[in-house]
Amino acid sequence: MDNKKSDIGLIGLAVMGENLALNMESKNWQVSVYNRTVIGVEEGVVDRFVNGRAKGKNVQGFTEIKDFVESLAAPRKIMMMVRAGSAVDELMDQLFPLLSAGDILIDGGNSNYEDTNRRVELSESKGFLFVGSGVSGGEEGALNGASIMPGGSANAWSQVKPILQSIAAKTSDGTPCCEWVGPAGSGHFVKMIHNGIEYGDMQLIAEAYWMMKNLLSVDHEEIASIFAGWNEGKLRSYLIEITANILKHKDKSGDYLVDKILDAAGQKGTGKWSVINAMELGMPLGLIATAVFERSLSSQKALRETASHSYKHGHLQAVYNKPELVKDVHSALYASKLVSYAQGFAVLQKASDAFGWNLNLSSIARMWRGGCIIRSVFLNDIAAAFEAKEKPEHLLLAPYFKEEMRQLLPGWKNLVAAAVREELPVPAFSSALNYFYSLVSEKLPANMVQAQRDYFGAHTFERTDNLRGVFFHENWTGHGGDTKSGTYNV
Ligand code: NBP
Repeated sequence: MDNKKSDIGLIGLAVMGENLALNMESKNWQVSVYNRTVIGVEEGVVDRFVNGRAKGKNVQGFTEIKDFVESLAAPRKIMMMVRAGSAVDELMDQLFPLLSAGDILIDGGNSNYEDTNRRVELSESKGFLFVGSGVSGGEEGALNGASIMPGGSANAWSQVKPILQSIAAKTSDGTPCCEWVGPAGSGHFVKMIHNGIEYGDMQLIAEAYWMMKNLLSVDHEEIASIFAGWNEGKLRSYLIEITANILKHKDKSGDYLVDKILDAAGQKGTGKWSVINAMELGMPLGLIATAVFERSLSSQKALRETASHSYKHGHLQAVYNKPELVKDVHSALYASKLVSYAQGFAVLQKASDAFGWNLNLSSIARMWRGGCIIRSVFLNDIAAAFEAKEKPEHLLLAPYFKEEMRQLLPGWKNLVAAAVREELPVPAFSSALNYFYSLVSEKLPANMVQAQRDYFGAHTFERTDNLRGVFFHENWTGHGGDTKSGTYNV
């Protein structure tokens, strides 16, 4: 290796950092790497990497952050792949005194977008540039091509674009799954919603599997082949593909491993953040919320065991007609997935309007077509819907999806009805169906909610026989006063 300055520096040699560094090197970038030295580890993390997976490659390792920074060509580009939260701030505090004006920090971890808003401002106030970039695709994506969602200091884009696009996944037409998202923390916001959608997709697939397992006389191989079949059609996606593989996978004793995995799901926070932020924006994101809550309920395993003994429940009709049920499950899965994406993109649009980000929803849909966990063919249809001359007010109002929903609705209804009848939980399928019914209802019982709010708290209401924006208060009991509460919404 020569002593020329490196094109990019990478901090944090855990699973993501190591693989991203190797990916960059394989695209002919010279890479410097740094990891804080961990006391107690015999061979330092940096040495282990440089003498192991990176041996003989164009990668320089550093155990002193100052040497690492000095090894980089100007303007320096430093990608941080460390645990989200205070670790990023601590690192920035160490880096700032070592940087020169115009240097670029890239945070590729799963940082909270509000932290990124703050870090962009702070970095720019010191004369540096900051890019908050979502990176999706896990270990495999990091090594072979991830979906990368950068946002922040716009002036940084032309400088980091060649590197980030080179390590991004490419779609079949060669388009890199990496485009500039927008200002401030928008890249991390988009990644957060991506992860929320991932929670939803996984819950929906789990419910599809559960219905077939419980209501059909089929073994794992057969359910796997049903998923594999779906993977050839409109549901073609990474998560459907791996579900088929998981179902067929046997452990050393020859048993299907999935049957031995405890039904208590974990979570690391991005699903929860999606829901919290949707609530902050006043937007419905019920399917992802249901998926997050269902993971929480699943983890209350002991309570569920006790409750299952207290309430006897079971299936009425042992076995359903296979082709019919499979078709209905497919309809429920596809339609619910559409609802979930419609909700997710509506939250992105709302955030874009609220924060002045000017997000390009079709570009985001295209970025998610490869490399990331939710990659699927139907993101092409979503991108096309947002690219249409007449932008749909809501994804489910795009002409193509309107027709799809019309065709899927009967099977979706059948499936949810069968689940209710058979006392099987399908919280995400039914949440999606109820959202759909509410969405397409010109009238909802919210008039009653408004009446109750006004009755007990003088919160006021609008009237159907007056203009929107004009608020009334009724003296419901005859002994209340005329004083109204404020009519703000939070
Ligand atoms: P982890 O999230 O487990 O982070 C470990 C890395 O952070 C190590 O290099 C560690 O150094 C470093 N670190 C910590 Br912890 N505190 C530090 C500090 N105060 N200063 C400097 N370095 C510090 O690793 P990961 O799973 O590779 O993920 C990296 C980032 O990418 C995270 O934000 C994660 O959420 C995100 N992400 C992960 C995946 C995935 O599939 N794993 C996918 C997409 C995004 P040490 O060795 O000295 O402890």
